[in-house]
Amino acid sequence: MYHLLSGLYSEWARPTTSNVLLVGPSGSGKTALLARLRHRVAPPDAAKQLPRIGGDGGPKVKGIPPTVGQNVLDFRPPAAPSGVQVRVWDLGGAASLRPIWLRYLSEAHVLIWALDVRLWDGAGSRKEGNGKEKAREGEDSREEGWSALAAILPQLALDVPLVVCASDLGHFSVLRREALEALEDAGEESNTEEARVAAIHALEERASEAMRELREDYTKRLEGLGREARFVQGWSEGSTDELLQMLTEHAVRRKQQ
Ligand SMILES: Nc1nc2c(ncn2[C@@H]2O[C@H](COP(=O)(O)OP(=O)(O)O)[C@@H](O)[C@H]2O)c(=O)[nH]1
Ligand SMILES: [Mg+2]
Repeated sequence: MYHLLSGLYSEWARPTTSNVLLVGPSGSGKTALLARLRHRVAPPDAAKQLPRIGGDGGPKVKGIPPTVGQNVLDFRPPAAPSGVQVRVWDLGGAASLRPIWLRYLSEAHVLIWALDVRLWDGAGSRKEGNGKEKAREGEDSREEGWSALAAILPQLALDVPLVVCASDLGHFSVLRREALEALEDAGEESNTEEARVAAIHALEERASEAMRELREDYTKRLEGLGREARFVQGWSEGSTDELLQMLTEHAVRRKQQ
């Protein structure tokens, strides 16, 4: 009996790893997202040593070199019982590297698709005359990004949750700084508390609108393939925790199955 129980116990205690595949076009913020997750799950001492930007306590995300090969983050979610492990794979997103994604898909338990929300920021100067968005040099357009996802979805089991994580790559915080600087330059009469609040509010509205458009666009496209997704606004406060919670809940469910 002891042997039977201890055998069952060791089976139960065996770590179950949830493989999270983090993919998306180059420059869509995957490695920055991984850095934020790493910062969140690192032990307090290690977290102290991570470089930071500003006073927000987040990891430094500027100047990340393009990923060649892969970055891997292994962790036990802080809120999960022992035996629950998560492994996040951040694979390089350059078109030449994408065939490698296919090899990982059959082992993936969660797919995070990263994309650049600036492509949905219609209030910017991104629209071409024909209404099509214009990608920055070397980056995928909306259509190219979608094609890359549509190409891999058939290889992904239907019960694998899809999370679409939109990054802004610092875009909205740059706009916010510029708007406040413009008010400063305009002189004391214009630079009132009310004007500053209004400027910030307008930018928040614009960011929400971009997120709404992206969500509608992707929801419709995914419906066509019989899929659905959860959406994360990657630059909002708490988004790293939101993502971590999703990954934790999923990993715990897998362990219980
Ligand atoms: N300012 C700022 N830059 C960012 C942010 N996230 C990513 N970036 C920059 O945008 C570029 C692309 O991000 P990266 O994570 O390397 O994208 P990946 O190719 O999908 O891994 C890098 O130069 C990052 O440093 C952000 O939140 N703020
Ligand atoms: Mg990268």
